[in-house]
Amino acid sequence: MSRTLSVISLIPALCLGLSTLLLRGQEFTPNFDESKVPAYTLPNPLLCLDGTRVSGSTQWFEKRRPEIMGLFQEQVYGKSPGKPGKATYASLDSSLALEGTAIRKQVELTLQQGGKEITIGLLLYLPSGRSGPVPAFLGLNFGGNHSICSDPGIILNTNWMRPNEKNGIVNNQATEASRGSASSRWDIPAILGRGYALATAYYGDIDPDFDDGFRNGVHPLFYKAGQIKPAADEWGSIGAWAWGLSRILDYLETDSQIDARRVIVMGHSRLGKTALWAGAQDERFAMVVSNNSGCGGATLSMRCFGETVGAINTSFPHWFCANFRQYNEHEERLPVDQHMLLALIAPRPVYVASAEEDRWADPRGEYLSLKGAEPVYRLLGAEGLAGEEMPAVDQPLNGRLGYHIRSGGHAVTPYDWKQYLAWADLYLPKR
Ligand code: GTR
Repeated sequence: MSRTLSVISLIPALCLGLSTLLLRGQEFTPNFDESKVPAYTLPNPLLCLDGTRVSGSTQWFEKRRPEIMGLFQEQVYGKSPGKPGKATYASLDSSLALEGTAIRKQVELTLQQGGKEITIGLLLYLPSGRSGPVPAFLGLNFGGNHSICSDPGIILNTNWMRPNEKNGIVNNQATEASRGSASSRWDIPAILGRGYALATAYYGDIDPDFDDGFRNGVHPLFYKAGQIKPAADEWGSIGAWAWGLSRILDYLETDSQIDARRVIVMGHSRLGKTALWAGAQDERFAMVVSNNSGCGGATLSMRCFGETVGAINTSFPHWFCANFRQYNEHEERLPVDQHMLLALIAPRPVYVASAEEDRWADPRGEYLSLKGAEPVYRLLGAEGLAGEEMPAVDQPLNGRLGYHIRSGGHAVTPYDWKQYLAWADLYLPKR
């Protein structure tokens, strides 16, 4: 496998239809040709490092699952700390919103550790007129809570944001023009209409999405004396965002209007990678949804189709732990592949969604990853995929392991939400 790599921002160029990119003088040609996928052998999720074959659920939960978890922690995302020393929750708002269809709540979560703190602004929409706690979808957002809906009551986020003038981000700051800029990704009427709450927070409240050597965000709260960045096997930004999702779940457990045993963690793209890692580590999440998560998310790294380990580690050096870089252009040496990340979620339901035009995320690899996790679900007595083959475009497989490939590109659409809601209705544990 010899592939040369280059740096930064491959996506815009790929959107323009360029297939070879010249960046910083080096060439990276992503492979989009199925016939050029290298031969690979996926590690067997049911074969322990000492050669023992897993034959029952006790062996899975006591031996093999911790082994796989350890490998993802040391080699891929890095190890994350536990709960912070102190967490306090301040209610900033609880009002009727969205023409009376919702109760909007805004809560500030302050997390303190080692004499430092971060605050996460949580937005909740609950279906109005319900008695008793409701299940919820929880997902981080890219542009601040105010970007998910044009509701003027949502607090405008003042933290650093990635540049995006089209979405009203000027000088790395959100402006009023960014209200509702991501509303097409959050089908709030459909979610509330089916009796679910939506909980969301800005991922940059946990760790700003740029490579500053881990000086900002949550990482420094946990540094030991003299430490200035995470060790090679400690958390990167995906680990931090996933940790933040668990801290939000800590809060949801205290909110009597939410049924915290029925929280579905979901995310798109880099935040889909994050949702999977959060769901794998934190068994309190009842279900997990990965929307177009691609490389380092649901898709198989060893296929080297579209975005590769080397490409992602070069463009986003802060997302994974430093140890992951040893697999740049050497995916075949990985001791785990991403089907084992999905297997860590078993037997809880997981849904992976691809988009036909999102070849960068390797839709086939995302499907094959679910296939590769299926033996673990079966071992645990759970159903797997609702079909033997990768389905055609817009033909969802609504099984405990759910999958669809939607027509169109890299996005979250009402079509995607329609499938997630139908699937959640079927597989969410009953109260
Ligand atoms: C891309 C990256 C993908 C995906 C995407 C996103 O630039 O290559 O892995 O995460 O960003 O998060 O939008």
